[in-house]
Amino acid sequence: MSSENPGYWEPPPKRCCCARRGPQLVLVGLLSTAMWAGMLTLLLLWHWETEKNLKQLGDTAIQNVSHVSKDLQRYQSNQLAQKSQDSELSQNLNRLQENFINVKSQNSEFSQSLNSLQEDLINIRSQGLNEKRTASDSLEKLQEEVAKLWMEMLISKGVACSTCPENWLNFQQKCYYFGKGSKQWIQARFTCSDLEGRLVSIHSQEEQDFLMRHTNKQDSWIGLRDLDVEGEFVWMDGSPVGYSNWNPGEPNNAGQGEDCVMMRGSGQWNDAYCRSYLDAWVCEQLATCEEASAPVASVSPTGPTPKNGS
Ligand SMILES: [Ca+2]
Ligand SMILES: [Ca+2]
Repeated sequence: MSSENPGYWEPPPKRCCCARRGPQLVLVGLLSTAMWAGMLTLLLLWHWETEKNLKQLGDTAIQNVSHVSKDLQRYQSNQLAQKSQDSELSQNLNRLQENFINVKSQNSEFSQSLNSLQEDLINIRSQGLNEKRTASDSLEKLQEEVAKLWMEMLISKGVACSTCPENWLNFQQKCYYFGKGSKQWIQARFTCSDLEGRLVSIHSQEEQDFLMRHTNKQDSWIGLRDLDVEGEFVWMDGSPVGYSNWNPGEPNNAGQGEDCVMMRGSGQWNDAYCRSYLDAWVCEQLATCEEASAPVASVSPTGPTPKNGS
């Protein structure tokens, strides 16, 4: 303690401890060595492990590359096969198109031949129908003539030929049916056929007068027309026009389409449009002859029907 500063205390100087530190330093050195050795061992282990993993990754990568390479080869192979199939398909398609064109051409030729055959068939049928109609008309006309001759012969023998079906009226050797109801000319014609008669043919003033008395001044269809040849009027019984009773100025074929003849309420005739509707028409048929002893023919527009086996 200083005498000048009696309150200040100075620590006493330390004594030397080198003798104790020697073993401590050795221990520290050993520990450090052991620590470094451990760290080195860990580093080596980590290195080996990493190297091992890298090697595995490399192997896996090689395997994957190999797989990818094989897949690529397969894909290329498939592509080539697909290309080959496409080429084959294209060739087949071309062949089909060529075949289709050939078939189409053949079909066209076949169609033309078929059309030609059909036209020939239609012509033959038309010709056949015309010939059949002509033959039928001729036969009908012949039967008509035979029936009339037969009737004249019977009348000359004093036989009465004036029998008519019910609702038909007799005049001379014919029977007449005065039809009522709206009809076109062709409908009236077929109705008369259904009644075993035909639209009336008028050949004399007497016959015209008789008809006038029973038509009640109604416009009526009669059996005259120029359907086949314009201006050539023909009666339904096949005879040409002899007696006529045309209205002044008729026939005029008005509108280039009047081919069927009507009897006006005044009794005078007019060519009219065949599809017009009239409320009346007149049918006719030959009367039937009656005889007690001699063979008798029942006559109709289709010819005589022998009775008693004659
Ligand atoms: Ca005409
Ligand atoms: Ca006219």
